[in-house]
Amino acid sequence: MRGLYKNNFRLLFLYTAATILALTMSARFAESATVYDETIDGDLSNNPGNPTSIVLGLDNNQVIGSTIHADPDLLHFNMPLGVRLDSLILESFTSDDNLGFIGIQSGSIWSAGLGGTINPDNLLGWTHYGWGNGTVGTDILDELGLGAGAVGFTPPLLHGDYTILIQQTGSWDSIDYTFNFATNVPLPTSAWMGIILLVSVGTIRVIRQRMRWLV
Ligand SMILES: [Ca+2]
Ligand SMILES: [Ca+2]
Repeated sequence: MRGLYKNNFRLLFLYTAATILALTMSARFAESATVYDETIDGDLSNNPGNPTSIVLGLDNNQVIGSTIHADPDLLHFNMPLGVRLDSLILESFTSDDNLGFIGIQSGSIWSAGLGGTINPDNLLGWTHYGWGNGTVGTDILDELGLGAGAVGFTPPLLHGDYTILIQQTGSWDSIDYTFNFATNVPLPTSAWMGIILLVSVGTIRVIRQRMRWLV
């Protein structure tokens, strides 16, 4: 009888562990990582032909910087196969001005112009950000995809190279910003089906063993 208890306990432990592992794999990590901070790493590139490349990890990736007239901040990142960019959150915005500009383009260079001469035809999307339009603390990736005249997209962003321009052209007030690039690796449906099957079979086995013990 003690052996039966042991077996039940072992089965319960294994199936609980499998469930926790599955949930852990799909869950976002709680902590943020700063992948670029201009106060430590230097100014993000002003050169459209050579944006600063950043490497995004899983989950939260903070980019902290400051932009002002004549200081465009250009950055490039690659989304590996199977990883997606779920959101772009404007975590902080400090400026006497109310809005800045952000645009996104496919590829590893910026070819849409700078300042007030940007050609939206070359962009995946663009938008304004700041306290002037209530976007501080919000995800602006969907707004980016709706920029007038641009190609447009619907989040998430999938595998590929992307270049982003963050700039301030409306005034000489600087903008201190923190953007959070939130990535995710979704489990394929087949994996979820396998996990559900595993847990179901395990539960049935435990119940059967318990019933045998009762009779
Ligand atoms: Ca800068
Ligand atoms: Ca810059």
